[in-house]
Order: sequence, then structure tokens, then C-alpha cells
Amino acid sequence: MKIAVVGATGLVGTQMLQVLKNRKFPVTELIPVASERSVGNKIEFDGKSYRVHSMQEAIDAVPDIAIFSAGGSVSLEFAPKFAEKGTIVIDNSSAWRMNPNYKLVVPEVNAHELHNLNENDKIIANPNCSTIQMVVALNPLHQKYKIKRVVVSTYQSVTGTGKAAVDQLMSERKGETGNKVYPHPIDLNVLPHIDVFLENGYTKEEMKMILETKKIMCDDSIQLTATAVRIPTMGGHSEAVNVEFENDFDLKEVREILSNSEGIIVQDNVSKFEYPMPIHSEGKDEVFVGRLRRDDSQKNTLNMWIVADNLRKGAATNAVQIAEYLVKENLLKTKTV
Ligand code: 11C
Repeated sequence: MKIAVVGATGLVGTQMLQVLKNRKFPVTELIPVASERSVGNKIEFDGKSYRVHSMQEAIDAVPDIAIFSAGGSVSLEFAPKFAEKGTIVIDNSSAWRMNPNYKLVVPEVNAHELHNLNENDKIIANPNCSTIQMVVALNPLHQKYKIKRVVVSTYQSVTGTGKAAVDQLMSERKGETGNKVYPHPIDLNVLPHIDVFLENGYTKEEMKMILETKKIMCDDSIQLTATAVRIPTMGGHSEAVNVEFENDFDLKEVREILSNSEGIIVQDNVSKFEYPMPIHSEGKDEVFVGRLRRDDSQKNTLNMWIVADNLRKGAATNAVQIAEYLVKENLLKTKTV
């Protein structure tokens, strides 16, 4: 496979290369793409050195797959240029996610939709990180008990904002003043604010969780509300999720369903203080679920705690899993409409 990684030097791009290598994706030719000022620099991948390409060089090379992690405006401008030449684009930005013409895929949930790709939808959207880990855990329970309503509060890592936010946290920790990407200090603080505020009082991150979940799970009847919060941590996003089902559940069965579901590790032994935490999810590809308990204030309602590395399952791993599925199912050549 000839693979372009657009945004190869960013936090997510670096993880993309790591995940492609770790999962032994069959890369025969790597085309790293980064901003103009990095073109010509070298980056290492799987023991070899690769030259950083310009966007146009990568488009002209017609890779089999281009994985984008370079922000929405870069994606809006350049993803269609790759697609026009026949390259399948897997895009990590929010640019195409809610466009009804494009698929929004979490392989554990809706990989089957990839079988319907045609020549007009060569851009596949990778969902928002906090959405991905939530739907991986919700979907198997939805299949069994049917979800009515979800109330989620997030505790999100600074790595979700990018390198500049990690730098802000670390410089505040050392007592230095540096560039600030958040409007307030992040160290020793909690910001109930991720992405921009919208007219309805929610943030864009909160609305991503609500709208993307319905699209991925292909069920507009699921009611959701979200509060997205940034905390001074690395290694993963955490979520406190309250789920009301149509049907009653048995807690033991819930544990079994989650334990037997692809991509989930249940860590739920409170007698040994075992529960998911971002220091353990860092660098892992799975979604970790724990603190499973009934919400006794309302019937058919479950509380759970979900943690995953937002740069891995929340971004790079999910994108590479989409690519793996396309290869495994021989779906790279799209149907003519
Ligand atoms: C965050 N979830 O943690 C965001 C980062 O739409 O892909 C990813 C933004 C996105 O800030």
C-alpha cells in the first residue's frame, strides 16, 4: 500500500506512524506530508528515513490511502484533490463528519457501511475522539437493551488540543509564563470549555458528541446531552456516562457483554481499586470501561466510566483500523455510480 500521512509531524500524525508500524500495516511506500516549511526534512518510519513531501507532490503520487490529520481547513481544501485522483482519504478533522454524503466510521460499530463506498464518497470521516470511545462502549449495550438517553461529562486530556497545550501545561507547572492556548491557566484548574461556544450555549465539542453518536450508531432516537471539560492530564480522555435503556439489564450480563466486545477492556474491581485511568490508557488502542453500577434514581439506568487514549483509539488507531478494514475486505477500488 502506498500511504500518505498528511500532518505527519503533529501529535496525531506522529501517532499515526507509530500505529501503522505497531499494527504492521502493509506500507510499501510512505509519503509523509507536512507544512511547506518542513518539506525536504526527514522523518523516521520503521527504521527507514523518508523525505517530507509537499501536498502537491503527495496528490500527484496518487497514494492508495491518504490519512489526514492537519485540521479542518486543510482537509476541506485538499482531501477532494486526493479523492479526485482516486485516492481514498481517511480524514481526522471535523470537516466532513456531519456531511450526509460521507461516512463517519468507528469500525467496531459501523464498518459494514464501508461496503457501500462509491466513487463519490472517497472521503471517510474519522469521528471526534471523545465520541469514538463512547460509542465503542455504548453500541454493544444499545444492541441488547436499546438506549433511550445518555448524559455524559468528559474529563479531557490537553493532548486533544495539540502540542501547544501540552507546552502550556508543562510551562505552568514549572512556574514559567509562555504562550497560552487556553483562555485560563490549565494546571491545577478545570475548564468547562472545549472548542468554541455555539449560540445554544453548548460548545462545539459537546455538539460533536451528540450529533456524531447518532450518525455512527445510525439511530436519531437516542437522546444525548454532554458537558465537555478540559483537565490538566495527558494520556487519555475520561468520561462519566449515565445511560438510560428502554429495557432492564442485569449488571453481570452488562459486564459480560462489554468484556466480550471487540476493542473493550473492562477494568472494574473496586475492591482492588481497579478502574480505568488515563495513566494506564496512554499508548493503548483499546477503550477501557469500569465503575459499572446501577443508577438507583431511575429505572433501567447504568453509570459507567470510559477512558481511552484520545491520540490512539480517539484518532490514529481508529483511522488505521478503517484502512485495515478496507484492505481486508478488498474495498479500496470503489464502485462506479
Ligand atoms: C479535544 N476532541 O480533545 C478534541 C480534539 O474534532 O477532532 C479533536 C477535535 C476533533 O480538544
